[in-house]
Amino acid sequence: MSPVVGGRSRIDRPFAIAYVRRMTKRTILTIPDSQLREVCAPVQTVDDGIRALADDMLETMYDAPGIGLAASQVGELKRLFVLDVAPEDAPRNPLVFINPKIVWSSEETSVYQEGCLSIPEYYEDVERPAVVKVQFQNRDGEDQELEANGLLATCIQHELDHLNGTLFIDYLSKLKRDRVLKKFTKQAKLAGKI
Ligand code: GNR
Ligand code: NI
Repeated sequence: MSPVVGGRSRIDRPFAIAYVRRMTKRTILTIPDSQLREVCAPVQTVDDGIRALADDMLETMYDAPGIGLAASQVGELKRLFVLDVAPEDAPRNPLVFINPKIVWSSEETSVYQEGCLSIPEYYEDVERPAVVKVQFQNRDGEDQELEANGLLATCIQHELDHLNGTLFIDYLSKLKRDRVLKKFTKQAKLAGKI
């Protein structure tokens, strides 16, 4: 039974909305949006606002679908990203990385064909350190350290790059990069985005 105060149930209070907030799908920015080239600012406090943003980012990432999403890709210039590299037939494994920092990377490298939700339907091989150690805060604001390899290591580096305004096309030849930039700039103009 819900207690009634002044003829209204407690849950009617305006701030009760905080308890029922659903995850919201955000719009993913695409190149050449200048926000994708900004250096994101550290998250000062892991509060409910940051958790809501992380949840929205996960919803947006799963819907896309993608295996990672950085805050700058949804126009929030803050140092956090989300990831889920679990195979499609496996249970979901959502991860939230806040204020991530790579504290060690291997000499050994690996090559993955990368894609980016901000550069739709464009894929190229990128070589990166094969193993990285990353320090970050999780969704509860706890300090974590993770050693990652394989696809997880590649994704962590791809997402961390986003927080510094770097895109995977920056590792390609100038010819390839200019070609893809030109194509997306033309598209943005046709769509009236520029
Ligand atoms: O969904 C994505 N797939 C992917 C594949 C290989 C390397 C990196 C990625 S991340 C990308 C989603 C995205 O754009 N994250 O920023
Ligand atoms: Ni990306």
